[in-house]
Amino acid sequence: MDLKAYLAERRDLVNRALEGYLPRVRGPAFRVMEAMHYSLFAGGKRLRPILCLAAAEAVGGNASEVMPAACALEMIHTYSLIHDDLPAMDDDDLRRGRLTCHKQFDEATAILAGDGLLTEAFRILADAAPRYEGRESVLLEVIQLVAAAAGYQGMVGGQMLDLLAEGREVTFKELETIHRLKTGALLTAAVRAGALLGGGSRSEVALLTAYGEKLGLTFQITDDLLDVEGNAAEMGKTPGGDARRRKATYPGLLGAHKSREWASRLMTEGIRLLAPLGAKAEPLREIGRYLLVRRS
Ligand code: GRG
Repeated sequence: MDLKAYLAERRDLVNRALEGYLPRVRGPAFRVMEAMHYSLFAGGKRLRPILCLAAAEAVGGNASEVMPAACALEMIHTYSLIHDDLPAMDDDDLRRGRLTCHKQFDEATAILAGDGLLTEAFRILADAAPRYEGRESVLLEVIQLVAAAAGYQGMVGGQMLDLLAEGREVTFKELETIHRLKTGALLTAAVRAGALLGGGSRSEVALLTAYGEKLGLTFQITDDLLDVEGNAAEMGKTPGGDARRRKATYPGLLGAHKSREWASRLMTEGIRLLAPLGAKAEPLREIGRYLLVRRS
């Protein structure tokens, strides 16, 4: 399959749906919405929504069925980037190739824009109930799993551990926990939500969740590698931030070569798990392979 064309087509689909959920409005009363829009449409890869759609299709569901969850996940992801860039956290000036939200607007507006996106995500999920008439319990399960993945048991908890680990040595186990929570949890939730809303059986949902966990860790290892080896033009942000902040990373702990080997091993295992799903899971296999060679 032509992954580049597939990703571009999916990105457009997701962007159109996001525009519907968050139309552009301007003016002083709408400053927070302008800031939400600014960061949401700054040109992200849309990896989490694309994974959500692909997981639904891997179990025989259709993409449009899961679009509300896909968009909600992208909003949560964008909120996390806005808050992560704040001076109190990573203090970054560039994100997705443009000024970070607090640099473009101001700190208070950036905090509110993040809060607004997080809240809006759950409104979109709850508003989707009429689409799932007769199987509202599946939607409820998705709302619960997305909340857990975004909150203290997932991304927020991982971010806390990450901040606490700055400037000190961590063990391999600790690092894996930080990465699994900070980044892996939301990526895994994207795959699991897609599988559930797409109508997957319990065993399909379980194997896709296991694939999502491997993919989530792989993604963070390659993110760590990009911070060492990537360049600002391709990444849309300044590399080297992890070293400057003395962050716990895979290359820092294992070296670049072993980190790449570890990522490749994890993703190979993840892709192998998809065997029972046959051709329908090909996009997920290709996305897994792409993560190992991505440049942004
Ligand atoms: C502030 C609650 C809170 C959490 C922050 C996501 C996160 C936790 C921190 C961001 C720092 C960071 C660079 C983490 C590495 C993984 C990651 C989320 C990278 C960015 O995701 P991409 O590459 O970004 O999918 P795009 O812009 O393509 O959407």
